[in-house]
Amino acid sequence: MKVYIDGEYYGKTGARISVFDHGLLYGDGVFEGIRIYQGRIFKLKEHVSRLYESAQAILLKIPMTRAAMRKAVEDTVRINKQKDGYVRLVVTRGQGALGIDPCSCRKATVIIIVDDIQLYPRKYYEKGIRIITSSSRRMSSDCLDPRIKSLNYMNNIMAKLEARQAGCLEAVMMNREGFISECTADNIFIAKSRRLFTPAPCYGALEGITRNVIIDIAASLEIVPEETALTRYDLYTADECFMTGTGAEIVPVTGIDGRVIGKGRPGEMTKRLIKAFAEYVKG
Ligand code: PXG
Repeated sequence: MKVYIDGEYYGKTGARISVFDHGLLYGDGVFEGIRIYQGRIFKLKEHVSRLYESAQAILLKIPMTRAAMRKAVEDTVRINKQKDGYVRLVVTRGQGALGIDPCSCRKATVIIIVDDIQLYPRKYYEKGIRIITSSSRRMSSDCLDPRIKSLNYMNNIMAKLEARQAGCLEAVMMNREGFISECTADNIFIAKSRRLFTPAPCYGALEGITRNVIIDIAASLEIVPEETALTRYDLYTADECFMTGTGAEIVPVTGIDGRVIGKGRPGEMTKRLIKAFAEYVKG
């Protein structure tokens, strides 16, 4: 494995950053997770754009152009000879003094890791997964805008732990008003009466790249997706439910908080979208 750090490549054990890096000390930084399918990097441009927009929002200057960043990702994937896998792109505020002031950080640290990924066991893609709703809320936009893909994932991690303690692998998070936001690292969709719904970003969802692809694919299948406000009631009474994300792709959800969703197995619209998505990533 070759890990890119600030323009150099290091082996897995040699890939280290300073304990004075503010990414570690304060979670001060941004990241992306990107998929590689058959040696091709999926939606690289979109991921790099989202990275730079997250950085812009936190006043973090990335010390290279977007084009140079895309090339660095492509080079790292090529050097690792990775055909199918995952890229973790991280930009931290960089090394600085103790104390939160980012002004002590001279230059951002850029890290690119290429590896395998498997977020959920295979059986859940066929049978569906049972999840819970979490008491840990998604951050509201007046605190830390959830559209920023920052290194601050503590409340998502708390939600993940809550899921684990309930014997599940994933949790749905709500915003402080009780509207559904998303899962801990995935977006969420429901189907009801042949219509498709997902929370609008203003309810606390990250604008997932996979989510946006699903919205596009749905339209091509003559399903009109609606970005709207959803509550737990909508989840409990949905005909179908599924999660989307770079690592997870599309996972059918068949149970939420002990309620059986739809017929308790992956629904027709979900299956159509899974099939169309598999074709899309090949194309
Ligand atoms: N919501 C959140 C909070 C995320 O972190 C998504 C939705 C899905 O977005 P994309 O653009 O991937 O469709 C994410 C993505 C991981 C991991 O290591 C996390 C993400 C992606 C891939 C892997 O758990 N976050």
